[in-house]
Amino acid sequence: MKGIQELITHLDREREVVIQAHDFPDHDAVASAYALASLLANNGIASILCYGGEIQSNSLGEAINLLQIPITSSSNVKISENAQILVVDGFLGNSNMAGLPGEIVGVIDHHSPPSEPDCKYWDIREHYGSCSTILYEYYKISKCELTRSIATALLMGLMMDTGFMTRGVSPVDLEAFSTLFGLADWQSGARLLRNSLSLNDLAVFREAINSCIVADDFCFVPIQKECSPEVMALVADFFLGMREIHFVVVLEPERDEYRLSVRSEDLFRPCDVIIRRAVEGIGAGGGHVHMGGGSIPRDLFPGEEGLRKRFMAAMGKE
Ligand SMILES: [Mn+2]
Repeated sequence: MKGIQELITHLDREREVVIQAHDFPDHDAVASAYALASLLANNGIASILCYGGEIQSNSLGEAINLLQIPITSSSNVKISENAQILVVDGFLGNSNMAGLPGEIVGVIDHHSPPSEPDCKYWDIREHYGSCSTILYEYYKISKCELTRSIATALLMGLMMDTGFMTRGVSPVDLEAFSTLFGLADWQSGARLLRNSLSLNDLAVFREAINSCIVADDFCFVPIQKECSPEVMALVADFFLGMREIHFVVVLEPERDEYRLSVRSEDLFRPCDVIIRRAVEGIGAGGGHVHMGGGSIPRDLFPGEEGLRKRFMAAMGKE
Protein backbone atom coordinates (compact mmCIF):
# COMPACT_ATOMS: atom_id res chain seq x y z
CA MET A 1 0.00 0.00 0.00
CA LYS A 2 1.33 3.40 -0.94
CA GLY A 3 1.64 5.91 1.85
CA ILE A 4 3.74 8.56 3.49
CA GLN A 5 6.66 6.23 4.28
CA GLU A 6 7.06 5.19 0.66
CA LEU A 7 6.80 8.81 -0.47
CA ILE A 8 9.52 9.80 2.00
CA THR A 9 11.94 7.23 0.56
CA HIS A 10 11.88 9.31 -2.64
CA LEU A 11 12.60 12.61 -0.89
CA ASP A 12 16.03 14.08 -0.35
CA ARG A 13 16.04 15.63 3.13
CA GLU A 14 18.71 18.14 2.06
CA ARG A 15 16.48 19.71 -0.58
CA GLU A 16 13.47 21.97 -0.18
CA VAL A 17 10.03 20.31 -0.39
CA VAL A 18 7.12 22.20 -1.98
CA ILE A 19 3.53 20.94 -1.94
CA GLN A 20 1.51 22.34 -4.82
CA ALA A 21 -2.28 22.45 -5.05
CA HIS A 22 -3.94 23.18 -8.38
CA ASP A 23 -4.50 26.76 -9.56
CA PHE A 24 -7.43 28.64 -8.04
CA PRO A 25 -7.63 25.80 -5.55
CA ASP A 26 -10.72 24.32 -3.94
CA HIS A 27 -11.31 22.87 -0.49
CA ASP A 28 -10.12 19.41 -1.49
CA ALA A 29 -6.80 20.62 -2.93
CA VAL A 30 -5.96 22.83 0.05
CA ALA A 31 -6.98 20.18 2.61
CA SER A 32 -4.86 17.56 0.85
CA ALA A 33 -1.83 19.85 0.76
CA TYR A 34 -2.31 20.73 4.43
CA ALA A 35 -2.64 17.10 5.54
CA LEU A 36 0.37 16.03 3.49
CA ALA A 37 2.49 18.83 4.95
CA SER A 38 1.52 17.78 8.47
CA LEU A 39 2.36 14.14 7.79
CA LEU A 40 5.76 15.17 6.44
CA ALA A 41 6.29 17.43 9.47
CA ASN A 42 5.53 14.47 11.74
CA ASN A 43 8.41 12.75 9.99
CA GLY A 44 10.75 15.70 10.47
CA ILE A 45 10.40 17.09 6.93
CA ALA A 46 9.47 20.75 6.52
CA SER A 47 7.59 21.87 3.43
CA ILE A 48 6.18 24.96 1.74
CA LEU A 49 2.52 24.91 0.68
CA CYS A 50 1.37 26.85 -2.35
CA TYR A 51 -1.05 27.10 -5.25
CA GLY A 52 -1.08 28.87 -8.61
CA GLY A 53 -3.38 31.84 -9.19
CA GLU A 54 -5.36 33.04 -6.19
CA ILE A 55 -8.05 31.93 -3.76
CA GLN A 56 -11.30 32.98 -5.42
CA SER A 57 -13.58 31.16 -3.03
CA ASN A 58 -14.67 33.14 0.02
CA SER A 59 -15.58 30.01 1.92
CA LEU A 60 -12.14 28.54 1.26
CA GLY A 61 -10.45 31.80 2.27
CA GLU A 62 -12.36 31.72 5.54
CA ALA A 63 -11.53 28.06 6.11
CA ILE A 64 -7.81 28.79 5.60
CA ASN A 65 -8.02 31.52 8.24
CA LEU A 66 -10.12 29.51 10.65
CA LEU A 67 -7.97 26.39 10.45
CA GLN A 68 -4.74 28.40 10.17
CA ILE A 69 -3.55 26.58 7.08
CA PRO A 70 -0.10 27.90 6.11
CA ILE A 71 -0.67 28.03 2.34
CA THR A 72 -0.01 30.92 -0.03
CA SER A 73 0.11 31.79 -3.72
CA SER A 74 3.23 30.54 -5.50
CA SER A 75 3.86 34.14 -6.55
CA ASN A 76 4.54 34.96 -2.87
CA VAL A 77 7.25 32.37 -2.35
CA LYS A 78 10.71 31.96 -3.73
CA ILE A 79 11.11 28.39 -4.86
CA SER A 80 14.60 27.11 -5.51
CA GLU A 81 15.63 25.44 -8.75
CA ASN A 82 16.34 22.16 -7.00
CA ALA A 83 13.11 22.07 -4.98
CA GLN A 84 11.18 18.82 -4.83
CA ILE A 85 7.57 19.41 -5.87
CA LEU A 86 4.69 17.25 -4.64
CA VAL A 87 1.47 17.81 -6.55
CA VAL A 88 -1.90 17.13 -4.88
CA ASP A 89 -5.42 16.90 -6.32
CA GLY A 90 -4.21 17.55 -9.84
CA PHE A 91 -1.76 16.53 -12.43
CA LEU A 92 1.13 18.42 -13.88
CA GLY A 93 0.53 19.06 -17.54
CA ASN A 94 -3.13 19.76 -16.84
CA SER A 95 -4.12 23.26 -17.80
CA ASN A 96 -4.85 24.13 -14.17
CA MET A 97 -1.39 23.45 -12.75
CA ALA A 98 1.09 26.32 -12.73
CA GLY A 99 4.64 25.33 -13.68
CA LEU A 100 7.05 25.86 -10.78
CA PRO A 101 10.83 25.65 -10.71
CA GLY A 102 12.23 22.39 -9.37
CA GLU A 103 11.59 18.71 -9.94
CA ILE A 104 8.17 17.03 -9.73
CA VAL A 105 8.85 14.14 -7.37
CA GLY A 106 5.35 13.03 -6.49
CA VAL A 107 1.69 13.20 -7.52
CA ILE A 108 -1.25 12.31 -5.25
CA ASP A 109 -4.56 12.63 -7.04
CA HIS A 110 -8.00 11.21 -7.72
CA HIS A 111 -8.49 12.49 -11.28
CA SER A 112 -7.88 10.28 -14.29
CA PRO A 113 -4.49 11.41 -15.63
CA PRO A 114 -4.07 12.33 -19.32
CA SER A 115 -1.01 10.05 -19.33
CA GLU A 116 0.97 7.98 -16.84
CA PRO A 117 2.91 10.34 -14.55
CA ASP A 118 6.63 10.55 -15.18
CA CYS A 119 7.93 11.01 -11.64
CA LYS A 120 9.39 8.98 -8.77
CA TYR A 121 6.22 8.59 -6.76
CA TRP A 122 2.62 8.69 -7.80
CA ASP A 123 -0.57 7.55 -6.18
CA ILE A 124 -3.68 8.05 -8.26
CA ARG A 125 -6.97 6.60 -7.04
CA GLU A 126 -9.60 7.53 -9.57
CA HIS A 127 -12.43 5.79 -7.76
CA TYR A 128 -12.04 7.97 -4.66
CA GLY A 129 -14.52 10.80 -4.18
CA SER A 130 -11.82 13.20 -3.01
CA CYS A 131 -8.08 13.58 -2.69
CA SER A 132 -8.78 14.26 1.00
CA THR A 133 -9.87 10.61 1.30
CA ILE A 134 -6.43 9.47 0.07
CA LEU A 135 -4.77 11.66 2.70
CA TYR A 136 -7.15 10.27 5.32
CA GLU A 137 -5.81 6.81 4.45
CA TYR A 138 -2.22 8.02 4.64
CA TYR A 139 -2.99 9.16 8.16
CA LYS A 140 -4.69 5.91 9.04
CA ILE A 141 -1.74 3.81 7.91
CA SER A 142 0.85 6.11 9.50
CA LYS A 143 -0.96 6.01 12.86
CA CYS A 144 -0.20 9.73 13.27
CA GLU A 145 -2.77 11.64 15.27
CA LEU A 146 -5.30 13.55 13.18
CA THR A 147 -5.71 17.00 14.73
CA ARG A 148 -9.10 18.69 14.82
CA SER A 149 -7.91 21.29 12.32
CA ILE A 150 -6.72 18.71 9.77
CA ALA A 151 -9.79 16.52 10.25
CA THR A 152 -12.01 19.56 9.62
CA ALA A 153 -10.11 20.50 6.45
CA LEU A 154 -10.25 16.92 5.10
CA LEU A 155 -13.93 16.57 5.91
CA MET A 156 -14.68 19.79 4.03
CA GLY A 157 -12.63 18.60 1.05
CA LEU A 158 -14.52 15.30 1.00
CA MET A 159 -17.92 16.96 1.35
CA MET A 160 -17.25 19.55 -1.34
CA ASP A 161 -15.91 17.14 -3.95
CA THR A 162 -18.70 14.61 -3.43
CA GLY A 163 -21.46 17.25 -3.39
CA PHE A 164 -22.28 16.42 0.23
CA MET A 165 -21.83 12.69 -0.35
CA THR A 166 -24.09 12.53 -3.41
CA ARG A 167 -21.62 11.81 -6.22
CA GLY A 168 -18.57 9.62 -6.80
CA VAL A 169 -18.79 8.19 -3.27
CA SER A 170 -16.94 4.91 -2.69
CA PRO A 171 -16.95 2.83 0.52
CA VAL A 172 -13.62 4.30 1.61
CA ASP A 173 -15.15 7.80 1.38
CA LEU A 174 -17.85 6.67 3.80
CA GLU A 175 -15.24 5.32 6.18
CA ALA A 176 -13.28 8.58 5.95
CA PHE A 177 -16.49 10.54 6.51
CA SER A 178 -17.47 8.70 9.67
CA THR A 179 -13.99 8.88 11.18
CA LEU A 180 -13.40 12.53 10.25
CA PHE A 181 -16.86 13.55 11.40
CA GLY A 182 -16.03 12.40 14.91
CA LEU A 183 -12.77 14.36 14.98
CA ALA A 184 -13.68 17.54 13.12
CA ASP A 185 -15.30 20.84 13.97
CA TRP A 186 -18.21 19.98 11.76
CA GLN A 187 -20.31 22.95 12.84
CA SER A 188 -17.85 25.45 11.39
CA GLY A 189 -17.12 23.31 8.34
CA ALA A 190 -20.80 22.97 7.48
CA ARG A 191 -21.47 26.66 7.96
CA LEU A 192 -18.65 27.61 5.57
CA LEU A 193 -19.66 25.06 2.93
CA ARG A 194 -23.32 26.00 3.05
CA ASN A 195 -22.46 29.68 2.56
CA SER A 196 -20.33 29.45 -0.58
CA LEU A 197 -22.44 31.97 -2.49
CA SER A 198 -22.95 35.68 -1.96
CA LEU A 199 -25.60 38.11 -3.20
CA ASN A 200 -22.94 39.37 -5.62
CA ASP A 201 -23.19 36.04 -7.44
CA LEU A 202 -26.88 36.46 -8.20
CA ALA A 203 -26.12 38.31 -11.44
CA VAL A 204 -24.25 35.26 -12.74
CA PHE A 205 -27.19 32.98 -11.93
CA ARG A 206 -29.62 35.44 -13.51
CA GLU A 207 -27.58 35.48 -16.69
CA ALA A 208 -27.20 31.71 -16.68
CA ILE A 209 -30.96 31.17 -16.33
CA ASN A 210 -31.58 33.49 -19.26
CA SER A 211 -28.91 32.07 -21.55
CA CYS A 212 -29.14 28.32 -21.01
CA ILE A 213 -29.88 26.17 -24.06
CA VAL A 214 -31.55 22.82 -23.41
CA ALA A 215 -31.53 19.93 -25.88
CA ASP A 216 -33.03 16.73 -24.45
CA ASP A 217 -31.23 16.23 -21.15
CA PHE A 218 -28.22 18.35 -22.10
CA CYS A 219 -28.01 21.90 -20.78
CA PHE A 220 -25.45 24.28 -22.25
CA VAL A 221 -24.94 27.48 -20.24
CA PRO A 222 -22.85 30.25 -21.82
CA ILE A 223 -22.24 33.19 -19.48
CA GLN A 224 -20.47 36.44 -20.29
CA LYS A 225 -19.66 37.61 -16.77
CA GLU A 226 -16.33 36.55 -15.36
CA CYS A 227 -16.79 34.48 -12.23
CA SER A 228 -14.80 32.20 -9.96
CA PRO A 229 -14.44 28.45 -10.64
CA GLU A 230 -16.45 27.85 -7.48
CA VAL A 231 -19.42 29.93 -8.67
CA MET A 232 -19.24 28.24 -12.08
CA ALA A 233 -19.34 24.87 -10.37
CA LEU A 234 -22.34 25.92 -8.30
CA VAL A 235 -24.13 27.16 -11.43
CA ALA A 236 -23.45 23.77 -13.04
CA ASP A 237 -24.76 21.95 -9.94
CA PHE A 238 -27.84 24.17 -9.96
CA PHE A 239 -28.80 23.09 -13.49
CA LEU A 240 -27.97 19.45 -12.77
CA GLY A 241 -30.54 19.71 -9.99
CA MET A 242 -33.32 19.98 -12.64
CA ARG A 243 -34.77 16.50 -12.94
CA GLU A 244 -34.88 16.68 -16.76
CA ILE A 245 -31.18 17.55 -17.04
CA HIS A 246 -28.42 14.92 -16.83
CA PHE A 247 -25.48 16.68 -18.47
CA VAL A 248 -24.42 20.32 -18.00
CA VAL A 249 -21.71 22.47 -19.56
CA VAL A 250 -21.07 25.98 -18.18
CA LEU A 251 -18.91 28.23 -20.33
CA GLU A 252 -17.27 31.40 -19.02
CA PRO A 253 -14.69 33.82 -20.50
CA GLU A 254 -11.44 34.67 -18.75
CA ARG A 255 -8.82 37.10 -19.94
CA ASP A 256 -7.13 34.92 -22.58
CA GLU A 257 -9.20 31.76 -22.53
CA TYR A 258 -12.63 30.26 -22.05
CA ARG A 259 -13.24 28.03 -19.06
CA LEU A 260 -15.62 25.10 -18.81
CA SER A 261 -17.27 23.44 -15.88
CA VAL A 262 -19.01 20.16 -16.68
CA ARG A 263 -21.35 17.89 -14.71
CA SER A 264 -22.84 14.51 -15.55
CA GLU A 265 -25.35 12.22 -13.91
CA ASP A 266 -24.91 9.58 -16.58
CA LEU A 267 -22.24 6.92 -16.07
CA PHE A 268 -22.25 6.35 -19.83
CA ARG A 269 -21.30 9.99 -20.41
CA PRO A 270 -18.39 10.51 -18.02
CA CYS A 271 -17.33 14.18 -17.87
CA ASP A 272 -13.63 13.56 -18.42
CA VAL A 273 -14.20 11.47 -21.55
CA ILE A 274 -16.82 13.77 -23.07
CA ILE A 275 -14.80 16.96 -22.42
CA ARG A 276 -11.65 15.53 -23.95
CA ARG A 277 -13.62 14.44 -27.00
CA ALA A 278 -15.39 17.80 -27.31
CA VAL A 279 -12.31 20.00 -27.04
CA GLU A 280 -9.92 17.74 -28.93
CA GLY A 281 -7.52 19.87 -30.94
CA ILE A 282 -8.76 23.18 -29.48
CA GLY A 283 -8.25 22.95 -25.72
CA ALA A 284 -7.66 20.81 -22.66
CA GLY A 285 -9.88 19.20 -20.08
CA GLY A 286 -10.33 16.36 -17.64
CA GLY A 287 -11.86 15.37 -14.34
CA HIS A 288 -13.99 12.48 -13.16
CA VAL A 289 -17.21 10.73 -14.11
CA HIS A 290 -19.45 13.26 -12.37
CA MET A 291 -17.49 16.47 -12.64
CA GLY A 292 -14.87 17.96 -14.84
CA GLY A 293 -13.45 21.12 -16.29
CA GLY A 294 -11.39 22.47 -19.10
CA SER A 295 -10.17 25.49 -20.98
CA ILE A 296 -9.93 26.71 -24.55
CA PRO A 297 -7.56 29.51 -25.63
CA ARG A 298 -9.40 32.45 -27.18
CA ASP A 299 -7.79 32.09 -30.59
CA LEU A 300 -9.03 28.49 -30.90
CA PHE A 301 -12.52 29.07 -29.51
CA PRO A 302 -15.11 27.74 -32.01
CA GLY A 303 -17.88 30.07 -30.80
CA GLU A 304 -20.67 29.23 -28.36
CA GLU A 305 -22.78 27.34 -30.86
CA GLY A 306 -19.70 25.63 -32.31
CA LEU A 307 -18.74 24.41 -28.86
CA ARG A 308 -22.28 23.29 -28.02
CA LYS A 309 -22.33 21.24 -31.24
CA ARG A 310 -18.98 19.69 -30.34
CA PHE A 311 -20.43 18.53 -27.03
CA MET A 312 -23.52 17.17 -28.79
CA ALA A 313 -21.28 15.23 -31.17
CA ALA A 314 -19.08 14.02 -28.30
CA MET A 315 -22.21 12.57 -26.67
CA GLY A 316 -23.33 10.96 -29.91
CA LYS A 317 -26.25 13.37 -30.37
CA GLU A 318 -26.42 15.17 -33.68
MN1 LIG B 1 -10.46 16.86 -5.70
